[in-house]
Amino acid sequence: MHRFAFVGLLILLFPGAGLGAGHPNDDRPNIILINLDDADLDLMSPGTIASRFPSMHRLVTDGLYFSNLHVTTPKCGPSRACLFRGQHAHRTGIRINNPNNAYSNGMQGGMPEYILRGYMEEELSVWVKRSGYRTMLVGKYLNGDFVHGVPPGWDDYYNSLGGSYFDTMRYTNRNHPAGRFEQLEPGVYRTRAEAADAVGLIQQHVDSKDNRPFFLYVAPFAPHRPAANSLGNATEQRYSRWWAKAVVPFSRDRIEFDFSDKTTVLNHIEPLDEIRQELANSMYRERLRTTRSVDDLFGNIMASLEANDLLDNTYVMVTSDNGFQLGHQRMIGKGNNYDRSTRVPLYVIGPNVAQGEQAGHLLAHVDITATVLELAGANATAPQDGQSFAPLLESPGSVEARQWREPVLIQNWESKMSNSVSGPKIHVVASGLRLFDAIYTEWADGTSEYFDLTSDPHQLDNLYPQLPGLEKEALQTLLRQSKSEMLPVTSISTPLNQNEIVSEQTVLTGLAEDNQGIKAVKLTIRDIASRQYWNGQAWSDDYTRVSADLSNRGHQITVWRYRHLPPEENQARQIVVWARSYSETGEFDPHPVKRQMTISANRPVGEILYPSPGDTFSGPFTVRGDYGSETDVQNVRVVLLRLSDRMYWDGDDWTPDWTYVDAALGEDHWEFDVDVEPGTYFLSSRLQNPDFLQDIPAKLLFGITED
Ligand SMILES: [Ca+2]
Ligand SMILES: [Ca+2]
Ligand SMILES: [Ca+2]
Repeated sequence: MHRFAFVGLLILLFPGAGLGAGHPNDDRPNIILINLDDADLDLMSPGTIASRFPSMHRLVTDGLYFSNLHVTTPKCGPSRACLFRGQHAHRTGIRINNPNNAYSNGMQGGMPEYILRGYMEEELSVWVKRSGYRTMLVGKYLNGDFVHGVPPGWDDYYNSLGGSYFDTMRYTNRNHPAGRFEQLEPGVYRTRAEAADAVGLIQQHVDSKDNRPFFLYVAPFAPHRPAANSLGNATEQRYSRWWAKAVVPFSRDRIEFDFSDKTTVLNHIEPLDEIRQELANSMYRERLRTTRSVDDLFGNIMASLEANDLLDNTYVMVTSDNGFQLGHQRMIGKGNNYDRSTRVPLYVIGPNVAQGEQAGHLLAHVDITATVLELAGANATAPQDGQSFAPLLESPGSVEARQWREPVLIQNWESKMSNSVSGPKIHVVASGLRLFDAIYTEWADGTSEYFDLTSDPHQLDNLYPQLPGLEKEALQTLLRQSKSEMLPVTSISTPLNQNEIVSEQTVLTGLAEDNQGIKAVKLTIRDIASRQYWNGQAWSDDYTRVSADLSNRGHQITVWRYRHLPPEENQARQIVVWARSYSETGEFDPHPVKRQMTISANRPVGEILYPSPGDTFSGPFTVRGDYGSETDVQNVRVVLLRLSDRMYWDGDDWTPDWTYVDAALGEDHWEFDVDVEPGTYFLSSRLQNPDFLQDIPAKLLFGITED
């Protein structure tokens, strides 16, 4: 409530004018940065581009391809915040996509946090605009984009909102300086509209005889999956049937037989079964098709530059906010320290840029920020974690690839599902280094991994346990040195929400982080009614603190745990918990995190009984579930989604609009009937008791085969 009011105030205070410095006859180069969403290296490799993407082929023949560039936090929102600020996510504080989400482990992120920290007034767009550039944004800005206003850095702001490829809502100052909402006409494809806007802005700039050079940031949604509640398909009509038989290319990291050497966080994940393989293949086809539309966008922009004689003085860079796994390391998605998740393509084409060359220099996504600043002759007002690679553009061979830069710091705080629609929640929180030809990761659960990419490019053999002690120490030291100074940060991951009901057996958990390593996490637990403190054994009138267990003590990121109460009388108790962490050097978190919760033995728990995980069968059937421990259920809402065409079951029929079924309630179970055809389906059920307490939704992926 307060936060939203504060955000509103900030928007009113945006300085609308006065940033442009103005250079008469400015001959600095134009810069176009195209940042895709979730495009991995396979999808955008020179080989794939040559066979699938005719316009982008020019990037391969006429441009420079950097094959070893890594995103420092491989998630959409944090990665974009890092890019706009030129900083690592532990420095921006935008660690996760959305704080109101069980996967975020209580960490901060999202656009509200970005605004509250004042970043809209001090980011890449502002810095280049201040130096005299015209700045234009087309497409996605940040995650959690609820802001209704035009950020001060962008002269032209054409922001596409949300996760739909059709009926996309946008916020733009196209016709109104303060901005207006607009929705794409039915049937108009998002990427096609963004291409028209990008080209329109270039043309408008030329026609207006504006003396300023321009910085155009284009962020298509492709090849990201549509959001769960989005409307319509992902692909543009003209490409909807292309590559119908394409499958994820063969790769050793998709068929790793022995997974036991992986971190304990992951080593229980099963290999992909047939259904998940088919899910990965259908996603692969969708990713090719949505990127084919980006290929047209790129082609249109290049044609516009050519027609306006701007090619000689314009840099065009094409990259992505994170990589993607399609069954690699048994995961579907992103957000971990493996190569598939962090490595993204980067192509640069422009004046004096080496043509048709490849460069394997180790680079970080935040290096792009430093490079744009150098090319523009602009200055950042915030410390930069990146390093400009502009000196490599003309002659990448002038510096030996291995000698180019320090290791890249890779961090991730958000948990994920093992595949992108269901599967076990996995705690992929880690801090690590991408070296030129190795990956070193310290997982928050206390395990470490080291992969030698020269002998093991697919990260099949974790060499960490065999490393000599001195080498282990050297890696730990290198990781500490790679991270800028910070005060300890603490979060409470479980329970997620203020006032959430937790059961007596619930273990309180959270994360603690510091650049020098975490030594201790201490909790204050207070009963609201009696005002007593928990001392580890009993409730006491004396102020006291208890220590949490750390799974990775002494390292940069650790999980902390506290089993807070022994079973006692069967009654609800309201408590407040404060958590504070202490670094190895004695620093502590200046703002201990606080969470209020109710302890009760009566938290509802439901489950799906039929179908079962991995089931494959044919014909109509009854979906059935259990109330588990709950006897008093008010309703059970079930979402059934057909993944092939993104249709939802409304109880009678399939519809493209997000909907749910209210299941029929029996004595101890719930059920509903469904007409099905062959395909892959996703099911999610949630029950609510008369106190409006809900369970954690049960989720299931299953397949229907031909009769
Ligand atoms: Ca992304
Ligand atoms: Ca292995
Ligand atoms: Ca510190």
